[in-house]
Amino acid sequence: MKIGIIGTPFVGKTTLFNLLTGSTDTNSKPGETKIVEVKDPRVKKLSEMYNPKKTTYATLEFTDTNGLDIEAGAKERNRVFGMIQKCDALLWTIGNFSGVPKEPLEQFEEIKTEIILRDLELVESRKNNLENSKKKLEKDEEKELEILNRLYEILEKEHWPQGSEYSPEEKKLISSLSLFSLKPSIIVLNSDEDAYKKETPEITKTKQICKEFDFVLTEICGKFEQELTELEPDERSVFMEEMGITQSGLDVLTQVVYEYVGLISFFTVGEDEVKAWTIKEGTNAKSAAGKIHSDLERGFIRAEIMHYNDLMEKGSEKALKETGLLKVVGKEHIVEDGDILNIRFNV
Ligand SMILES: Nc1nc2c(ncn2[C@@H]2O[C@H](COP(=O)(O)OP(=O)(O)OP(=O)(O)O)[C@@H](O)[C@H]2O)c(=O)[nH]1
Ligand SMILES: [Mg+2]
Repeated sequence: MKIGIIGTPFVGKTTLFNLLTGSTDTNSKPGETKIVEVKDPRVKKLSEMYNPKKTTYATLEFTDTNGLDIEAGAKERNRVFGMIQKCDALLWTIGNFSGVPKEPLEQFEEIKTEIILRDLELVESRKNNLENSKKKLEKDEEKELEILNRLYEILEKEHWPQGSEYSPEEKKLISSLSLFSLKPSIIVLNSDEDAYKKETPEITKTKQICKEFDFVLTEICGKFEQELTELEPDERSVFMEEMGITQSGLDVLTQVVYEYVGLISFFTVGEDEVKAWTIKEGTNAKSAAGKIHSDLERGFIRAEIMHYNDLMEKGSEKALKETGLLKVVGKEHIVEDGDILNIRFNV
């Protein structure tokens, strides 16, 4: 899961990047990418139970970028977008602290406009290519053109295309364009101590627009939290409590990203390795097996499934077997969050 941090200049993108990735380097290195582990407590518990040689957490990968500057030229804009083209989701950083150059709503509108303009260009150019093609279009290309026409109409009106309205097959047809407006967007309000959790008309309006767009908005005290990382854990929790911050920024965001993008975790366990895997909600056992290795998907026979909660409650695999909680399922079985999978395969 790759996440790109974007925003207008000087709003705390690098501060947020550092907070999320545990980096202490305040020098901006736009385009920099860092991987962080998702510290799912269940993985730790499983690791204690199986005592494996290796424990592997799921990861999130963050990329910092330069500010998107509406006054800067197309070249600069393309450079920023180039850095996050491969990202699966975008974090829009909205600065909400004294000294930030623009008001939150203005920042939001600018990012929105930048993304729409860029996608409009891409859609138009691909559309022209297809329309002016000398060859007769393939069936897929015709379908693609139809989707592009639909998208073009929406973007041209400066509306936001809702990713949920496109089927996975449709998305696949236009995936090579990697349109930014179709990536899940998460809005992070980066507030200072004074602004944190304060509802001004400007903030209310920003929240309202996010809702209309079906974006999720979350608030973080970026700099404050970053400064706290220098303290001892005990001291830190005192300050956090005073501010009413109950979870670290990384935990909050991980949760929001998983929920909003519709991700769940399943696990594989054994003497060699305990590992967490990330999949989309609604993934079946066969595709989940493919996440582990393509051979497991190709040669999939069946999966043995137990649930993390049952395992913790009963205490051992053996006890699960005896109570019928270790299930054998076929390829179409939908994997759930917290399932522990053992794939039987033959290639
Ligand atoms: N008070 C306050 N200041 C902040 C906060 N977040 C960032 N800043 C300050 O704002 C300035 C810009 O922060 P950066 O994190 O470098 O912002 P940026 O978006 O990466 O900036 P560019 O990469 O130059 O576009 C720095 O002086 C930060 O200390 C915050 O939550 N509260
Ligand atoms: Mg920066």
